[in-house]
Amino acid sequence: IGDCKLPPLPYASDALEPHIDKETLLLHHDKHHAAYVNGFNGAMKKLEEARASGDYSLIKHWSREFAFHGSGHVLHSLYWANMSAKGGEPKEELLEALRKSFGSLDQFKKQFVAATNSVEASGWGVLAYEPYMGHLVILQAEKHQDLTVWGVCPLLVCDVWEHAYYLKYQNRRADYVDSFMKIINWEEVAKRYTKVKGLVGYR
Ligand code: MN3
Repeated sequence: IGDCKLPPLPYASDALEPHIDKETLLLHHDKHHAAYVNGFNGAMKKLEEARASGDYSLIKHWSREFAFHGSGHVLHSLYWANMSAKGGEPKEELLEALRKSFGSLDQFKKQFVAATNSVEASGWGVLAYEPYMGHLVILQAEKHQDLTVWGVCPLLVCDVWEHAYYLKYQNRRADYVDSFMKIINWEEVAKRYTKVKGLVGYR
């Protein structure tokens, strides 16, 4: 994995005035977003070192750092790109999808505003495409660092809720995970990877 770079703002720093002032925008982009990019690069480097040495004793810490900074980087990149001085309204295919998923554009807007206003403490209001059932969803991201990098498409998952292994393995989760690793359908994983790898990100 290469080093991530802070993407430049897609407009002048005063372009969103008076809605978002220049000072806020510059501080937010140049300091806050930059810190996420640096933190993400740092976490990736530490994970690379762990893979090289085989020492995973700090895996919980670096997984958290990876998720916190990675989500911060992805979400801020989307945030800059999904604003513009022009504003406007959704049209055509997107409008149709919003209507299908939320009843009407107005109902979408009301739910998005209500959900975003009531995010507990720090977080984000998010409109997302849920690719498994194929519809649009509105989510509240409370603390974006909760162990995911927003925007990921899962390719391979291993259920470690106790119900998945307790009858046979009791408390020996590691034995169950070892067994799981022997029965992975890699063709299915590859199929999913082929499907999603062309998805366009925030760029
Ligand atoms: Mn921010």
